[in-house]
Amino acid sequence: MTKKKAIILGITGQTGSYLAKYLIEKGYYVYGTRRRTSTFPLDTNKLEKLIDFKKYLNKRLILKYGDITDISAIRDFIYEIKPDEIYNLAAQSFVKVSFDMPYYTTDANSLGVINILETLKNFKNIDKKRIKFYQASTSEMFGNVTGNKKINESTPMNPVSPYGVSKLYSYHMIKIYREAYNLFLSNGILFNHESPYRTEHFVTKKITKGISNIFNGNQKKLYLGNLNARRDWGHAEDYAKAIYEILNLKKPIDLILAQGKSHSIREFIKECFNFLNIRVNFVGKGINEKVIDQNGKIWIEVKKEYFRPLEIDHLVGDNSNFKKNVKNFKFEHDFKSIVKEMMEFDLKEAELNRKHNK
Ligand code: NAP
Ligand code: F7E
Repeated sequence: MTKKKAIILGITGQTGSYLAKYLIEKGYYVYGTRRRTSTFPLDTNKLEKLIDFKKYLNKRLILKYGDITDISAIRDFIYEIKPDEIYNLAAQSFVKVSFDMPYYTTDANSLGVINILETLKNFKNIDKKRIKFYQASTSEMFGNVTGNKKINESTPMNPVSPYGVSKLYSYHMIKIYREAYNLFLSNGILFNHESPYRTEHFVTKKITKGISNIFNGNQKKLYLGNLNARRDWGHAEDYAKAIYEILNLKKPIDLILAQGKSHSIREFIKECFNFLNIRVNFVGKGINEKVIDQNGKIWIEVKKEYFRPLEIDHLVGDNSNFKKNVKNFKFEHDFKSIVKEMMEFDLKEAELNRKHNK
């Protein structure tokens, strides 16, 4: 087992939690930052569900307060730990909110990355090239691609959200600092990845949780936005493992990670109802569309407030470069199994809530 040290910024999020679990299993000492919130100790609930805190907390999992926008906190943390690897997953990651909070999104997702890059550049008395740095880049950097073609690393990037732009800035800065200062910096350009630990304002979790709650009588209806959008969905656990592989290639690299298949939001909903063995129809168009079962019960309605000022209609990635570089990587999950796992998880939670509320 390795005795390496890894820092995960954004460790409390969906992918950060899976990555922490994976690295601890590999024998790493994992250091992460958490943000101060008024809801202590809820900020570590994803981590706590995946990792045995009793066994590992303050032993091989060390959490410290920090914020990527605070250069002193980030710099001191990195200088103190002198890690072998740094994974930057910290971000304001919700595309819709980036339209409401463009300054903060830029501060965290763009300038936050500069805080790390400057820290690495100025690191004294250490082989700076020894520290490998991973940046969580995203398919949102591409925007709408003509002809809905499969996106590869050479596809032009034309983001259509403040989030996409903020991530494109850091993507380019990684490339610049890599070349200018000879640092080991990699960009993983990841397409959507989901899991039971996805935060519930993202569409997949909102759907599986909403349908599970309605099924259990905890909620009357679910309201959604654009059902026509198509995304290339993978599983966060697979992607966390792939992130590790990308960073541990011999040379720094920019790689797309995707499944190569897209599904619409409508198809995701259909798959959830297939899982429940309930037949539903999509009735009406656009803002008037509804999802109704055989007994006439309305489960889902479309609401204007969940549409975005600008939308990416279709995202699908070409993962052949990933496969070429990361040999024999096995994706354990596919579209159907992701829906199944999320539905099973949320049905269990909804059932517990129903019993609790009785
Ligand atoms: P997530 O669940 O929203 O997690 C984001 C993490 O960043 C959380 O730990 C959050 O802390 C932390 N964070 C937010 N603002 C911060 C700040 N100012 N300082 C320090 N930490 C901060 O996102 P995810 O799904 O795990 O995604 C991980 C990363 O991959 C993100 O950078 C995201 O943009 C990127 N990405 C995600 C996908 C996807 O489909 N999931 C695809 C491509 C790229 P709190 O828990 O305190 O909020
Ligand atoms: O939306 C549509 C929405 O918020 C997916 C982040 O992890 O992946 C994620 O960004 C689609 C969009 O994810 C609702 O309009 C319909 O077309 O789940 P989402 P996202 O915007 O694709 C990328 C790769 C990242 O990097 C991001 O960090 O679903 N949609 N109705 C809805 N979306 C939401 N959230 N809520 C709805 O009610």
